[in-house]
Amino acid sequence: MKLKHGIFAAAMALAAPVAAETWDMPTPYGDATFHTQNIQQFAADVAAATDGALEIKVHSAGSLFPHAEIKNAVRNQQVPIGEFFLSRLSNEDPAFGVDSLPFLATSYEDAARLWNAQKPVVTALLEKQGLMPLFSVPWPAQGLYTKGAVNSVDDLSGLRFRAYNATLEEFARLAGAAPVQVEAPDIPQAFSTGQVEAMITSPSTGANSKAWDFVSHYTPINAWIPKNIVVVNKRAFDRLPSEVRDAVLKAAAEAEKRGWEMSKAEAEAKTKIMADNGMVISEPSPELVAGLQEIGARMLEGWKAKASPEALSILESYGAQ
Ligand code: PCA
Repeated sequence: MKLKHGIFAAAMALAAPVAAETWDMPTPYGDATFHTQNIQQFAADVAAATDGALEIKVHSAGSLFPHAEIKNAVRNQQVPIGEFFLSRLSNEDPAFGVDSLPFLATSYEDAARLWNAQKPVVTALLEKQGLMPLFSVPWPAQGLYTKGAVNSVDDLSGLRFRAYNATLEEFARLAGAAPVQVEAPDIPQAFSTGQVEAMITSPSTGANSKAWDFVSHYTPINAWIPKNIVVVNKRAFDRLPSEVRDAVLKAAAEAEKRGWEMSKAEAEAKTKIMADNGMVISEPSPELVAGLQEIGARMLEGWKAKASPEALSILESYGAQ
């Protein structure tokens, strides 16, 4: 019996590919989010390219770790890989938050240039934590969701305002609103319970949250183009066989490219879904734009005052200084 088992095991070892590994990958965003669909494709590409030697299992909607813990979970090797909203780390270093500064980069072209300038600085900061960025993909430009028409910043005064990071909290406060931190999957409930009554986010998150159920107006202020980032624990990465590492890097480069294209397509498609569901979509008034730009200018000054020389170099290479 024992011998039979031994022969069977040996035969299995010959037939089986190199020890397969499974990586759990947390993301804060739900399955209907294009970012999540993009990382699912990334995982499928890695599995196919490595013949199943590396299986990446995506855990969506904050089901494995809450958003605020994902970065440290990867850092502490609780998971080898994860996705999160890059500018959430702006409290650690302003360099992480440059893509969430209002009106600094408002087109995909500028956002790509800003990422080129930001990438080396962010990479060096993450490296100190044993992390390596694999790819970063933007959300569509951020717009304003309200229960009525907004003609000037004054109309935002006193509103309970949903926020997703410290930069947006600051923005809301400067507009006279009261920020409340709410994760994307919790948006519908936060509105239905009256916890919040307005927000700034992309048409992707607006449409995925069925914004028409709780607000009537969408104003595409296109104020900034923030990004998600996928990071890997460097030690976990270095432990992989070299051909698997190469496959991960190749799939990551493709995911970044594909993700930017998906984001561009989303902006229009999801705005249309909101219009089809009866939301009033109108361009911001010159008065509103002027007021928001003034807030943006103040935030940029505040950001510069806190920024390290390396962070400031981002603005320089971007050409904004
Ligand atoms: N959606 C995410 C981040 C930015 C966006 O467009 C959110 O609202 O949380």
